[in-house]
Amino acid sequence: MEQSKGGLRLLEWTGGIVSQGTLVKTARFGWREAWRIMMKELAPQSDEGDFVRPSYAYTNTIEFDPIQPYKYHIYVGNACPWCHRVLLSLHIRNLTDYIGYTEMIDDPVKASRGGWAFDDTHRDPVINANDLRKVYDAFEPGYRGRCTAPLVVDKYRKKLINNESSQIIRFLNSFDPPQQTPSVDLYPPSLRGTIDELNDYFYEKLNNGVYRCGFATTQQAYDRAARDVDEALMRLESILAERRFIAGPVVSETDVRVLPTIARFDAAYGTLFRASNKRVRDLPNVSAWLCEMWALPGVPETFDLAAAHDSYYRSLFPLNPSAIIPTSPTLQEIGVTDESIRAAPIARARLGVLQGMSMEGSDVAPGDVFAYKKQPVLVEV
Ligand SMILES: N[C@@H](CCC(=O)N[C@@H](CS)C(=O)NCC(=O)O)C(=O)O
Repeated sequence: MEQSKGGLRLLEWTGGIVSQGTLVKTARFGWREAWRIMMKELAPQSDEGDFVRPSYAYTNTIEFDPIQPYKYHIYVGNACPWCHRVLLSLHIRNLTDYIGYTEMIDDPVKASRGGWAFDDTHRDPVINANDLRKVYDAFEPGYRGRCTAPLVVDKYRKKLINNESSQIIRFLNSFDPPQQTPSVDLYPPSLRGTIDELNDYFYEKLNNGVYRCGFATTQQAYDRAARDVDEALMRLESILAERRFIAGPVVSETDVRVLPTIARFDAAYGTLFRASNKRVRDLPNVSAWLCEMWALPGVPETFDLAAAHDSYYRSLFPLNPSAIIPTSPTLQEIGVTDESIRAAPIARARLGVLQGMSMEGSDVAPGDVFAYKKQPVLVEV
């Protein structure tokens, strides 16, 4: 009989004195304890094994300053959904001429704390740091918290401004360089109540829900999180059967916050994080909305799916210790094809702003997908 190669052949070595059951239990215990320690480092945990997202927030205001119109710089990473929201806001609101950003690489070996680093093709244009920790340290000497992205800095005053994506995108919505008229409003007055309610709901159950699945260390914690993700996907699917965009007939902050999670879902959260047995590509209204979002100018440039997929599987070592990276689904395979990008806006137009419908407090033309900030009426005297 052919002998299998490799392995320690412990059963043979112990000559039957130690039973297979004892060996299996010991190996499982040792591996699980090592895994738990790594998970706690990667993702802080409650006593019940739920992921508890830390908050180390710089929360300064970001506003247009006519004296220093180009003072802000933003550090982002492609895999990070919180960074993706910021990039979407920058591109949709056309602010990239005023606010520069730098993409970092995701390399926990190169980085001295956290995972974000720079290399020859991703250089830090502000202080030429080699990782994000150096930026935090240079602008806030003695900083001891997690070095998270996105991070907005004031490159002239060398100051950390804001590292909380929900605040950054709200501030970016009121960043209005004078040349930018008419300016897209992602937080239009008549939708604010709905946007706030849906933002809280989708943050808890979906945006952070997928992380609560992936970083859970007990079955009960995972079950709680997976139920939330499922419920949120179903609510999203039914909302999008009735509305063109998540909070109403035009694109809003809620779309910008939900898109990054949906775009990564089939490639990483559903698989690596085991967030749901549902797939976005099987939800017809969510898929059509995703294609419609992809049709907006500037949106496709904000995300590289294959790179994000590889980054999740490569960097989150405790979730994938073998380092084997499965084949990434392509955008086309998750349903974002040229044809569906062309067809979605036409098919969904009936759910949008129709002739004669008005949104109080905003300028919005019939058929338009954006609300614009109301322009002051110039009265000639
Ligand atoms: N406060 C954050 C969370 C950002 C966050 O957790 N970013 C992750 C990347 S997806 C990060 O930089 N983690 C590095 C670390 O925790 O060391 C936000 O802006 O929404």
